[in-house]
Amino acid sequence: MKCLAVCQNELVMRTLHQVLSPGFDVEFLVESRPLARRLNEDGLRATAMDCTRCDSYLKVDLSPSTCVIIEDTGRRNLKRLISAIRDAGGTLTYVVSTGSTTRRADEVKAAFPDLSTLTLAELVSPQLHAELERSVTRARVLQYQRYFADADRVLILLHNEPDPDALASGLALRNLLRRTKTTAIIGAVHGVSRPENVRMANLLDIHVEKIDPHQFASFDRIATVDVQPHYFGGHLPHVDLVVDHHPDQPGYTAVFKDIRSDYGSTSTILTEHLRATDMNVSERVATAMLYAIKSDTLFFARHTNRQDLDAFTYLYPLADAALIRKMEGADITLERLQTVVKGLGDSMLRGELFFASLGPVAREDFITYTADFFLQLEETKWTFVTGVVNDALVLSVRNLGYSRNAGEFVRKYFGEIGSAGGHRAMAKAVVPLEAFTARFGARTPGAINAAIADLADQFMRDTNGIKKDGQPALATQA
Ligand SMILES: [Mn+2]
Repeated sequence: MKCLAVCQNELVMRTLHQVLSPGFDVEFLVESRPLARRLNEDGLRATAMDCTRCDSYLKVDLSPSTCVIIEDTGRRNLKRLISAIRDAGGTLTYVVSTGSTTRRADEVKAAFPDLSTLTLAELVSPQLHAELERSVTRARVLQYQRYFADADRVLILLHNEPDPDALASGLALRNLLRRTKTTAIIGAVHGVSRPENVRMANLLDIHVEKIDPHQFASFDRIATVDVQPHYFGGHLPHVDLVVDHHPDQPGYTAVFKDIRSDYGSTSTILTEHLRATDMNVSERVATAMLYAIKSDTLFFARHTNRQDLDAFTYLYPLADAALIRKMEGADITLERLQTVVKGLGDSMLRGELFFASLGPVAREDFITYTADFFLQLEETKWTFVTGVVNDALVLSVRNLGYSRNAGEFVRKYFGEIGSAGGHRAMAKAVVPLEAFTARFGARTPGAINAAIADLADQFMRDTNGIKKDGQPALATQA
């Protein structure tokens, strides 16, 4: 493709030449004859001419399909120059400004609305920022790698119900520490139990060891990923490394910390660690992390930033897409379907709010699954699903994410009598059934449903208007 570049600054020209050749056939149009000669001698194509005259452009064969780049040198003849190009039939016109303000660009844009304007700064900025941030990350990673290097027993600790992000983060950190499953244990207090997480762990051969909090002291170094140490109560007042994307929590000390609460997943942070240190990313690690980002951001439907998309783009060609499809599966098991049917029995729909009470269930994930399932109902924007696991009432709240805060709801009513936390769109409360009954006078599924519905009504009334995301707690992973 032919490209004419009307420039006067040699640095700009040499840069454009490097960037555009050989894909574009670039000819530089300059005002100074000596400059044109010098560029020609260096193998750049340059023509000296009066750049404000229409006939000059006719001589260099400007056509409507020629791309014309104009360097804004700050001189007053810019509009005259653009008019000359337009008169000669030029339509694909770009003005590149090297100045520090966009005022001039705005001015020409007002005079020539179909013109494209760019600044050199905005062209350079993303790349330069990424490089600088990467070097900061690199320094940080090198530090913790050294700190972990001589340890005998290393524990990479996940939260109690390891999800794809926790599993992938464990695997990625083990890589970053250059360790294997014999030299660094990926552990969790409860272990993996939800069917889709078990499937992921099996397919990717990620072994999660069950660790009792009393064993913490037997490790030389401990890192937590996708969770912070305060989550383990008083069992973990000090750790060596924390990598997490939940809001920074007090109540512990760490030698190294990388907490970025604006990220959609911990795997995104660890992808940056791997990239910054040029570590080899195996297909297994890439697959785990890609799946984790997809799953933690609900495929970019919630809490996603540019870095998540960047990490996704980076991992995608390295990962096994077919394996991810297999991990995702359909999520439907007979048991889950039975739970949904049971939930429908004791359910009610009040406007856009759906309530279901499952009574006793074998595992917590039946409750979250049911809450997610009913959020698909055409009429619903919120779901509130309860179930009883052992002696605890578990409430799972879901909404479409653009309304009031689900995390705020559970913290407001259940923070004092149990653990409650979560994000705007998904939250969970775990309350001893006795405490729930004592406070709200409800015990049977129907009565529990009615009590939750009353609280929801009250909450919707009290928090009139759309609220910004509150401070999610980490007491429970939603
Ligand atoms: Mn996560």
